[in-house]
Amino acid sequence: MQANPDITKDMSFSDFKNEIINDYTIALTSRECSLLGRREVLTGKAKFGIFGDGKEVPQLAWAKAFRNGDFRSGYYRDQTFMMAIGELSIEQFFSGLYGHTDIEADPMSAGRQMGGHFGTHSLDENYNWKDLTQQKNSSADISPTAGQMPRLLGLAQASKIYRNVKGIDTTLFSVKGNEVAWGTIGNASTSEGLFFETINAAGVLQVPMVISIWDDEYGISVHAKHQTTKENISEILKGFQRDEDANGYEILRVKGWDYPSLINVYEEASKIAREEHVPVMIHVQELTQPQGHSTSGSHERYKNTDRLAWESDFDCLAKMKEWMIANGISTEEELIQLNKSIKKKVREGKKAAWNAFISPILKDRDTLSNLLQNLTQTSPNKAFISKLITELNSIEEPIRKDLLVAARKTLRYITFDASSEKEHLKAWINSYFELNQPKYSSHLNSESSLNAIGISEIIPTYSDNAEEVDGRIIIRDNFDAIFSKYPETLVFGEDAGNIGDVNQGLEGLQEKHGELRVADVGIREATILGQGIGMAMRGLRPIAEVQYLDYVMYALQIISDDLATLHYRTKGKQKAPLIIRTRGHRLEGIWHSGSQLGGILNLVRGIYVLVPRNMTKAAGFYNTMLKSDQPSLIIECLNGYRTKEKLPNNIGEFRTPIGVVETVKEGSDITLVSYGSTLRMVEQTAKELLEVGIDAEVIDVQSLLPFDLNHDIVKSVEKTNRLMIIDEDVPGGASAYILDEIINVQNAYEYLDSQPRTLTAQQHRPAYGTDGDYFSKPSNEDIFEAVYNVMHEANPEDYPKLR
Ligand SMILES: Cc1ncc(C[n+]2csc(CCOP(=O)(O)OP(=O)(O)O)c2C)c(N)n1
Ligand SMILES: [Mg+2]
Repeated sequence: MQANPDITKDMSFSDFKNEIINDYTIALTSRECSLLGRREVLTGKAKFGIFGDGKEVPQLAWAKAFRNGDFRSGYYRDQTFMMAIGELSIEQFFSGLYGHTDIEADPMSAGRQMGGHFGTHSLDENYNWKDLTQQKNSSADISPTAGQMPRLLGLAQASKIYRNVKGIDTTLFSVKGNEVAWGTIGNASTSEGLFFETINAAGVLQVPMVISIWDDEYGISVHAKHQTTKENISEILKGFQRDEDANGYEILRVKGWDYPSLINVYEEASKIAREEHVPVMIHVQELTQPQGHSTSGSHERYKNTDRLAWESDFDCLAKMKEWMIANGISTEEELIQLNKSIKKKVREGKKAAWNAFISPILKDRDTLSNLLQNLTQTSPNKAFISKLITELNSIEEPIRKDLLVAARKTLRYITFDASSEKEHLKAWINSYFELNQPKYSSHLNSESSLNAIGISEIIPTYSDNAEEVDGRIIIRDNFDAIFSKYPETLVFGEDAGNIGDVNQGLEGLQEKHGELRVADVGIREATILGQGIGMAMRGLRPIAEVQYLDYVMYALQIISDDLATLHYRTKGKQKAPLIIRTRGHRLEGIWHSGSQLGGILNLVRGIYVLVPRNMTKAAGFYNTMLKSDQPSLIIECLNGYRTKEKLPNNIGEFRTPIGVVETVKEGSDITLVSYGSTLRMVEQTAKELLEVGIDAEVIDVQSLLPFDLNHDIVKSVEKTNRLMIIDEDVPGGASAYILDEIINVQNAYEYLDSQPRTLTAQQHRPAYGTDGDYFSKPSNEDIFEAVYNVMHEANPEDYPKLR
């Protein structure tokens, strides 16, 4: 069941008819899946359902225009499209609804995402790229409305890069940049800022992107009059229309139930975007939502009877059927028969998916039931255990949780038993977790041979007469080496192109490597990120620059929701090895502090967060990450660009290791842990502390995510028995994360003779100016006194109170 692309070309009438009937079959199948899907949720077999009913017909037309190598970035209404490109079967649809954890059964996400979130596989079982030019591609959906938009921009831009940048090996990714990135979005979601930001950026960049707006006049219960000025998104975006004088968009409008017009419009859109690299917007109007928004609630609550009657008359399937009959393509009787046979097929597919989902669990339940039954022979608590068994066996549709609850509760009743049955139960629970935990928790980070943790260190080397240069020179020369060595790399950001970034770390590189590879972009952090995500998903190695760490906030939603979850939500079937470049630390002012690491760390698990204390370390991180397939955020020290460093003679080659701390000063009295610019202050203070006889060990974390994989910090604490973490984030921010790692993960509490301390900035954001900084963030004196006080508490005689 797959749509045939070339409907209009040189076809006999009988081929033409068959093609349309094939399309209608796909649409009916999709509709029946939606109807039965809702029932599966309402009867409790599935947890939640959100379906594509009412949006079927335009997706048939879209699928015809969609070619191998193209990419989709859409949302939960696109199930008909996925079926029409042959990437979603009936069984897979229902497996997704049940949350089947096998990637074969639910290729979209192996049960990790709720149904209606689609994707295809870009990676093979060894995490190598598949040939994306030979398949129809769908980037994996996310739930936040309009969250698919930033990525869409990058998916489209990749074609532009592949078409225009010389020297890249395009084999697996592109044929002359002919691929179109197709987006879909609901009418109401166009109210989001991400939509407008993406639309503007694609117009500026002139990339092959076709965005379809599925307009059903509602966003859940909220009517267009509360969503969109003039209740019409293509009307208000008219100014984007291209003309003879200026680039822009081609804006097309079509009724969502008008099959022949839809076919023409999608073919036209495809041609314009593919050949001219001009973005196209298709406003698909007059769509319906026959079952309401999702399985939570019914649309009768918010649509009046007129609207409901209209929706029934203008249901795109009903209209397509009318058209087919009117044009002699089929008869009412034939279509009734067709509908019957489809209903049967969908029922069978659903049953097969359910059996595949439930059988292994039922088998596991039998095994467990027997184990528990055996226990009742020997345990004095047999009555309680029997009750648990009865409860377990009476569950009609058990899930894994039911099994584990029964098994783990039973353990509590047999704590004092000493039977082989007890040992069997323990072993069963342990192996059940071992087997099943990865189904829910694997692939947060890369599990391939290219995970950055496995990329070995190469230390910077220096000639005897190595020059002392500004830090920015090291970064700049290293980027130059990177762009010369890897044609698939590119960097883009505000002021990154013409002037070579605000600190001239890219000075002269646009001239040398071209405007497409070292590029200025608009002030639009979320879509800078989206550009990076989309291009990385198509085999390029983008470096997305966000000018300052504070402005990462604008992009944090997309970093967190999209980039950080991508590998996880596809169970390792898609990746975006993007590097985010930014600069921060020890800045001054409320919005220029560069300090908010705690907030970031908590939201970006799945991305490595690297905090080099100087530019040599930073350059080494870029070199490491480019060898890896893991996304990362690299924060350069803003006050390091003009600080002198020795110029290594293996620029572009040396690599800073990931997840490895560095002891920058050895000592015996206390372990001081810090990172970034604050680390340099701690180093300075450690020298001052020596003057009063306190010999501190200073450790640079370097890599916050992952954190100290060798557990070197606890080794230091074992020696010094005292610990202080110093950073410039708020109390309870990154310092709390570090403390948790050292105390709970590395078990440092065993070795502590003093309370472990954190020294942080104030609760508020830092005030402006040098005094603002002094009173807001830890100063050298703060660090000195805090460390001194720890020593005073331990030994007041040698360290009398300072103040
Ligand atoms: C950022 C965000 N806000 C709210 C929601 C909850 N939500 C899910 S779908 C939806 C309505 C979307 O309407 P529309 O874009 O018109 O798509 P439709 O469902 O009508 O096809 C809302 C508010 C969400 N998923 N994400
Ligand atoms: Mg809508």
